Amino acid sequence: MALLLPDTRPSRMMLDDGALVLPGFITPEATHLLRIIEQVAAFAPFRQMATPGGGTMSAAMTGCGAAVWVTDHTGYRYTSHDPLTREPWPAMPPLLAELGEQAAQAAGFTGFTPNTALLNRYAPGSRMGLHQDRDEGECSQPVVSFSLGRSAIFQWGGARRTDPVRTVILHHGDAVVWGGPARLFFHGIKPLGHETHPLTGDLRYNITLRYVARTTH
Ligand code: MD3
Ligand code: FE
Repeated sequence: MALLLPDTRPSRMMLDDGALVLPGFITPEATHLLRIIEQVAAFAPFRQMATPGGGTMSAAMTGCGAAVWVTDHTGYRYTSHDPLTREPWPAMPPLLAELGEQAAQAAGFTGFTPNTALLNRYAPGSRMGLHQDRDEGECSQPVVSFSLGRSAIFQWGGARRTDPVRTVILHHGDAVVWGGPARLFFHGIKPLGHETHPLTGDLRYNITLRYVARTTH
């Protein structure tokens, strides 16, 4: 979105049954959230993780909370400890959990108790291929995501990989809530372009809040 132009989008955009964008929902907290990302990354640095297929994630990741999603050549899982530092992941900052609960509430999902935040950092060219989030051992609670910095083209399909894919642009300050039937929908992020954002330069950050029930060390 061009700077100095008002954000004329409605305050909620329904993508699908159970999937809602809340444009600008976290804009007032954006600098606070960027500071939280910096603090988490000071203890648990962003890193590009290996994938079971022999590749590398193009987005750099870290996280906080009781457990964080990781991948390596053996597969995907949630761990209580950071494999890089061998320390427990940084604690979930109360503001993050509160904002997640509020976004979920605004989308109609009560009682969201996020215990994990995955932080994704996209540089120009970074992408996330079409996938489902299903390593949580639990899908009655929604997923809430916050976008910061550069805009990105978000793609979502349906319950099957072959379902038609639609796109929406996620901007700095937007929250997205995925619950109910949309919780297991395929989704991804198209390769980031080269524009800049005044707060993050050529980077985009995404914070994804979830409730995870299945955790290893
Ligand atoms: C739809 N992250 O971390 S956030 C992820 O922008 C992930 O970094 C993207 O997909 C990003 O797994 C997209 C929006 C999002 C997050 C979770 C979802 C959409 C979702 C879970 C189910 C369906
Ligand atoms: Fe995902």
